[in-house]
Amino acid sequence: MIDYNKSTKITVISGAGFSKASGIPTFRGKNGLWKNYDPSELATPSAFARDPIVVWQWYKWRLNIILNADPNPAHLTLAKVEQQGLDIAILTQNVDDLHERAGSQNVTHLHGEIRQARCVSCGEKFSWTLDLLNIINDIPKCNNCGSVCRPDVVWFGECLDSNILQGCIDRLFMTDILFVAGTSAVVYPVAEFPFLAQLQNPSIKIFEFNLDYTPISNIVTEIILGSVEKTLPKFFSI
Ligand code: BV8
Ligand code: ZN
Repeated sequence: MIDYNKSTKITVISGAGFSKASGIPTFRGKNGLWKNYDPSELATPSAFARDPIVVWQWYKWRLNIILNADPNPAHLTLAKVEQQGLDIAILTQNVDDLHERAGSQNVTHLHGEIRQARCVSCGEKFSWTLDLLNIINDIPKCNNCGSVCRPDVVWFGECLDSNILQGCIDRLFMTDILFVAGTSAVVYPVAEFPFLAQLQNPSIKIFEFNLDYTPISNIVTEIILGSVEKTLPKFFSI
């Protein structure tokens, strides 16, 4: 158990394991996306340049799963903690909107959002809806300039938005309690975050929620092994 009050700054780094119980495949591990596809082959600018239709089909397949998914008890727990007036910030690697659908307001998407599309020429963004999904062998075009659009996510080999990155570092540097939940902690630069936070504030408390150990497990205060949709509600006794 931890003691916290309204002035405690709580930050959560969530990964694909956070949404697993909602039926959304993780990237790695059993039944992960990696099993059927190679995301490093698909979630890259070169894959999109090579075959934009295949990349769009992959994202349509994933968006369909997300649209039919519901937030799970782990998402709902964080929303309740926020509704109790605690200072909690969620930095998610996930491109789904389940934190928001659970009721969390303070959510930062480090790797973008699958429901957003972006014009490759003028940068116009718009949320692409299901009817777009019905265009099977086509690519969404920009309403503004007619160019090709891409999913508004950060692909491997692309830099994260510098303002978002700076905002996360600032938040980490003022964090008292850091939760790292449902992430294999192998994708940079987010994998660095717990190390940076601890360097900045050696007295930070870091709690890891995962099924297995990860490369950050040896620096955390405590690892709570198990399914986060069960362990997190228990941890906050919500
Ligand atoms: C960057 C959006 C600077 C898209 C994602 C060579 C060339 C270029 C770059 C690199 C390179 N080598 C390394 C890099 C850097 C690269 C990287 O880190 N690669 C890794 C694979 C080594 N990073 C980048 O490219 C980043 N940009 O560095 O820019 C740069 C630029 C050019 C050249 C050099 C540097 C951009 C990374 C962002 C990629 N985009 N997603 C999309 O979603 O389609 S990443 C993708 O992985 C998702 O966002 C996902 O969230 C993220 C991390 O994965 P996890 O969330 O951790 O999910 P995973 O499946 O891995 O693990 C699930 C975990 O949950 C497991 O631990 C499991 O045990 C646990 N779990 C499962 N169920 C449960 C559970 N835990 C609890 N309860 C459960 N029920
Ligand atoms: Zn455009």
